[in-house]
Amino acid sequence: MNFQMIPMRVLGDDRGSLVAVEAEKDVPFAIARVYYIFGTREGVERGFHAHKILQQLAVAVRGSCTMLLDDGKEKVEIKLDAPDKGMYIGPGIWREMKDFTEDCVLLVFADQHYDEADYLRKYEDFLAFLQTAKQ
Ligand code: T46
Repeated sequence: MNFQMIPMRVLGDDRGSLVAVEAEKDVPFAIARVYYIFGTREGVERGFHAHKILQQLAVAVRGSCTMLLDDGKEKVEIKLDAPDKGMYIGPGIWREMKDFTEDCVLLVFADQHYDEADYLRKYEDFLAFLQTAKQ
């Protein structure tokens, strides 16, 4: 499946910790956009889409949430629960996010500007996209 857990290098000393994220070094792409998701209410699920070309790296810098990834053949569920646990998600992966803790801040680096046309928001469109991509 086109995803990978990427450990973020923690620079720490007796004052605390720091993670630096440099494009094309700590994330495997040039960063075009950064956004963060926070204040997600209890029980809320997000995502339910895939991207045609977008690459992203997500890190729960505070709190935790669970990411379900699906490539049309298999599904994996991974808990993002530490600021040094990066999740790279390539194109063509359906994602669902759930179990957000109240304090969760999910930071996401992306290689493209926001483009609604890149979203596959219906599962059947996602499966059709995978078929077309295979040909
Ligand atoms: C993803 C997961 C992990 C913008 O205007 N600009 C942006 O850069 C983003 C990310 C969103 N938006 C708008 C689009 C919607 O009206 O913000 C609203 C909420 O976005 P969405 O419903 O897509 O949020 P999530 O949490 O379901 O998905 C987001 C990202 O959109 C998506 O790319 O992979 O987080």
